[in-house]
Amino acid sequence: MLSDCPLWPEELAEHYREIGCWRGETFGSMLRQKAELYGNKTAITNGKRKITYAELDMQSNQLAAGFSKLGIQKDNRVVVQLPNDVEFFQVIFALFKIGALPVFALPSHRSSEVEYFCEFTEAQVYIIPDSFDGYDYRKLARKMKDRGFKNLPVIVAGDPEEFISLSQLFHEPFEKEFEVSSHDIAFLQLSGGSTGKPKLIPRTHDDYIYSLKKSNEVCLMNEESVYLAVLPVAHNFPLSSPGVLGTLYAGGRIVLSSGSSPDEAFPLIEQERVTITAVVPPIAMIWMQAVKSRNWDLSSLKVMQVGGAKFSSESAKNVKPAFGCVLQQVFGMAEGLVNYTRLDDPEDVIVHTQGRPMSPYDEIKIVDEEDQEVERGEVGELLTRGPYTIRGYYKTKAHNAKAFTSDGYYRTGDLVKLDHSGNIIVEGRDKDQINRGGEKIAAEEIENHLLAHPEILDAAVVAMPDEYLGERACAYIIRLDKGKPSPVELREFLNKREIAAYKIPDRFEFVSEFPKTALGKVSKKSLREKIAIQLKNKKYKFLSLERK
Ligand code: J2J
Repeated sequence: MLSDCPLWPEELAEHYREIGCWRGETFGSMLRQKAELYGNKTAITNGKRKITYAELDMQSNQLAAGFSKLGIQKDNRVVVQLPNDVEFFQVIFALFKIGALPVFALPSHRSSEVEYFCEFTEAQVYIIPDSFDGYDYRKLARKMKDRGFKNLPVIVAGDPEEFISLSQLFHEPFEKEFEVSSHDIAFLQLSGGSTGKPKLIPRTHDDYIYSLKKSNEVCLMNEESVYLAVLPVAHNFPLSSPGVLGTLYAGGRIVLSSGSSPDEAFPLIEQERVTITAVVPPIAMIWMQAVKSRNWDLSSLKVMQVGGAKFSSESAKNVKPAFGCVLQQVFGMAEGLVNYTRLDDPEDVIVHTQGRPMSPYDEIKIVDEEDQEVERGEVGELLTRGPYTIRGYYKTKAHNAKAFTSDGYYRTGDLVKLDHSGNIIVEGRDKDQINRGGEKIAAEEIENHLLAHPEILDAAVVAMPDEYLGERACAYIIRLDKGKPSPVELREFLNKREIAAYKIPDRFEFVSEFPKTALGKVSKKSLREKIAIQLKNKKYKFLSLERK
């Protein structure tokens, strides 16, 4: 069993087993069982290529044999950076069967993030596509080889060039089964993060499979369900709420889209008779516009899930009229807790709230700055613990002491209140993060990149309001010398540091000093207010010019 991962106290773990939350299933045993039940039924398609439950089970056994021969063993970490395609599933189930841990990187990550994941997790292997979305991942791997990862084996789905070919690793399956326990950590998921380095989230087979089952109950998933994955499947929302893994658990069919544009997604919904999909608010807004001018038949769609960032009530109320389907708001986190509005909730709850916890064993508290519970209806920080919420991040003892209370509650950093019906309304955030349309940016991570510039004295990255994405990132900069570096130079500088494109600030503001709090710390609150007022004034100025 992987060390350095704080887990539930043994007594509580026993309790979760007794009350039937944790049923002793592993992802390997789950897939085998589904293959027995649904053998020739299509499990996954991208509209062209199809793979059945039996094939997925067999191919992951073959790949598990190939991976083993390559030296991958139980508890080894393997950084997996694959887009929405069949190989993602063959690879992760092969690793689950061995008991090796996928570390989920997103396709948008670049060498800065990937090198960190490989180093921090002491990864045994790195798995990539040949290219995706116009980017050649072999180039990234080559650079890594030149920079201290000389001996890291790289496996490529597609044309491998000098690397190891994934398709060559489908070997004769072993007779003997690997020993994997449902208590084991199944994978390391990425946290949105609010500190300099991303935190990794250890999820066990037991706890994650429980979250799939509860999600399936709430979302009424069954063998007839057809789930369209438009968000990158490595992200926790499309992976598990109920996402692609929930769909497999229910015996449904996964439809994979490599992008989220209406021109990619709508034809797939028509062709595959998709019943449920999950998007972030900006995508929902684009789809609502696009549906007016496109003639695709979307009548099969029963549920549109929207989550990852706050969906405004004004937009939420338009989903049903636009698509004729039920909106489900989802407020979840890779650390565990997932809240859903229920499909039969009154319209008022669906439009105005982010739902309520999916399990009766989820414990939540809304507290003030002294950790005292606030009155019902008041805003405070959401704390939570339960049968699928982690007790600590991987290998970060000092941070865990701050991110969790002594009695095991996770401090979400989300500011919420309960409405009269007991549903949660997300009001804001008390963590140093920007939520750019569902993509999370840890301010400190970007500030550290900016501080590496020799002509920058100090940097503070804050959220600024944005009509379309909800928030974008604004970097306040104190320069050594007036006039340089310019925003263009700074963008170029950050690009050269090879970070994911969504993390590059949308705006740079140059100042000579930062506002300070009473304790002498940079007041990000003041900076957020400053940029919000500036943008608002600009908008009014623009509107009044327009009217003239
Ligand atoms: C406001 N903020 C939200 C919402 C998440 C299901 C759905 C989403 C995620 C996810 C997930 C929000 N309104 N509806 O893992 O399984 C913000 C909160 C939260 C953080 C978690 C899932 N839904 N958020 O988004 O780990 O700030 O998970 O704490 O990426 O996103 O981000 P992440």
